[in-house]
Amino acid sequence: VTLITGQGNLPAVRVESARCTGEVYLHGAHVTDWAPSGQDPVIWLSEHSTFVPGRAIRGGIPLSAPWFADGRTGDMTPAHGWFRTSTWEFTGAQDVDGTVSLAFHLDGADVGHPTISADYVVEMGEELTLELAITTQEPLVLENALHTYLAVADIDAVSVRGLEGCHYVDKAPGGLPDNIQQGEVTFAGETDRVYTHDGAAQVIDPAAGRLISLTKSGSSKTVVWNPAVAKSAAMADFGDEEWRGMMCLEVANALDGVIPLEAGGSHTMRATYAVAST
Ligand code: TA6
Repeated sequence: VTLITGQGNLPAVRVESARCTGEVYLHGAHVTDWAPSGQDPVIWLSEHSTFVPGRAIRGGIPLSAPWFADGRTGDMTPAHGWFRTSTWEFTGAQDVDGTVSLAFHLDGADVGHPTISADYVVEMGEELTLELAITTQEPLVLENALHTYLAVADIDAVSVRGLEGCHYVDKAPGGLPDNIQQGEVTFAGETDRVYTHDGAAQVIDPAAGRLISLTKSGSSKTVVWNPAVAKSAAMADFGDEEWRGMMCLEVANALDGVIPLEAGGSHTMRATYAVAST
């Protein structure tokens, strides 16, 4: 584990171990790379991402909190909250037989939000486990998400299992507020769905000959997103063809699944991603 000067001269923690390689920027405590030994990178990062204070890195694993997207009022800024654009403190690392745990802390007081703080542990090895604990000194209706971008070989051939029968909100243009997932999720154009789902899911990527599995706790929503052509073109930090090699499988609490916290309350959300060759 080494502290490096990454893109945009931003500090980052670099992991090179017997079991994996990876990287986390202190900017947003943003995971930008994770590859188990012998595997191609699992986490997708845009080649067009900026690395500047105040701007979220495009790709990786943005932390969306203390609200999701544009929040409960529909106009909350910055989009996806201020966790991902804040500089976190790197508080320590442990390497246990090649599985590396990195700890990060955010004191909201440092960014004008003194009543909220957070602790985030990123455990990288043959699997990737993320644990985000958020504490508030005042009552807070919390939304949060581990907004994970996954690398896929060809989105047109990808399917997602585990969401069958789940209700979902379709946020794509013209989408309906209440749908039930029939069969596997496949991608035919812009896909932006918030599923009510507290279980496991699997991304089947035949063109890569691999499966990426998700297990989670402390989250009632799973978000599936691929911007496709038009939305990609509208994002300056997203290459016009990059959408073919990525998708988001996000672990969230949002919409009708918010977390009401009392003063002194806290919430912990946990997700594990693993890869298997098929
Ligand atoms: O999680 C899906 C989503 O809410 C999409 O609607 C899209 O806005 C995406 O997040 C990325 O948001 P960002 O603010 O990072 O461009």
